[in-house]
Amino acid sequence: MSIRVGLIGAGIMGADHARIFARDLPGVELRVICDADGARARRLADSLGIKDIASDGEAVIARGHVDAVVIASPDFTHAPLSLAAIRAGKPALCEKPLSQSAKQCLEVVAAEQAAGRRLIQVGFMRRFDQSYVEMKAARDEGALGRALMMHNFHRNVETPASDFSGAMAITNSAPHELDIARFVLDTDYRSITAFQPRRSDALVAPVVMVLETIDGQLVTIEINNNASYGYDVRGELVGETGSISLRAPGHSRLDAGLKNVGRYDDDWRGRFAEAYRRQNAAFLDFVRTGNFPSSASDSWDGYAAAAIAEAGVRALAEGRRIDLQMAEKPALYQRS
Ligand code: ISE
Repeated sequence: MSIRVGLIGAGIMGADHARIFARDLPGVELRVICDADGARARRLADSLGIKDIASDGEAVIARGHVDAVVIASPDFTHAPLSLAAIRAGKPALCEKPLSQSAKQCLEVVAAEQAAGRRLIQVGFMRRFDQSYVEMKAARDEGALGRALMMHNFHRNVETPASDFSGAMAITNSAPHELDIARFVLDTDYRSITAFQPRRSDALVAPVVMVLETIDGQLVTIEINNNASYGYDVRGELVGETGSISLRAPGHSRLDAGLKNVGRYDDDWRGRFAEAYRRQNAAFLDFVRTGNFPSSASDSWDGYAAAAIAEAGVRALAEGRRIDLQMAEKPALYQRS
């Protein structure tokens, strides 16, 4: 029987998830497209042949003919809608961030603890990207010797919103690196320091972070939301005896006229298309079996990313290293 999904949020990410479920994955039926902007919900629904639209996310979650939901509405709605899904006992794929507030993430963690199970899969999809999968395998198998450092570059063509700030580079874009570095290294953070160079124009300058892990490793992250030349995500894991670097999936290289020319994606949907597909397929398996996907991010991972991002915003504002104080990880989130 098909899994009946309610999609909440018909913006850039909701539309992408809708297309993945409607066109790429078997065994799923998109039952309703929900958005506060009815015209936007109707456009997306019509483009995929879906009849039903709605404007109230909590009402969609409560519907009897909805088995699971995708939360792709604005960031500030993610935690409240996740709490509603937990109350309804329904699995939810919640776009990152779970919340920009670590405290609000802990409210979701507490609700899952009270429910006695994990229901929220957080959308840190890079864990499903083939290059990062191979990077983590190399670390886990000891192929590089002891992992010492992980270097990360995350460059967007231009900021996703006009009011974007250096702090938002940390709370909106950097959570991908903050999560994937924890996952690849299987560790947590001890501290963060953040810096910004000065641009010659009024655009938001890059943010460069240096993090220490509790295992004595270093993680560097450059977030450049106004790189201009292309959407470019790079990463290198450096061990005592070797190193492994990300490779973007295959665009061609044109050799002609004494030149060779490649190309960049214009945003994350192309660069990580397969990772989103794999992440969403894993979510459907989770709904079918009740077994939380071993690679996926849960609410605790959502909290961990928010906690270090909050510390990073302080580090940038105060110009100093900020040590991270995290809550105790509940047994529900201990992984074998
Ligand atoms: C955006 O919200 C994403 O999640 C993208 O993956 C990331 O590359 C981008 O910087 C964020 O703004």
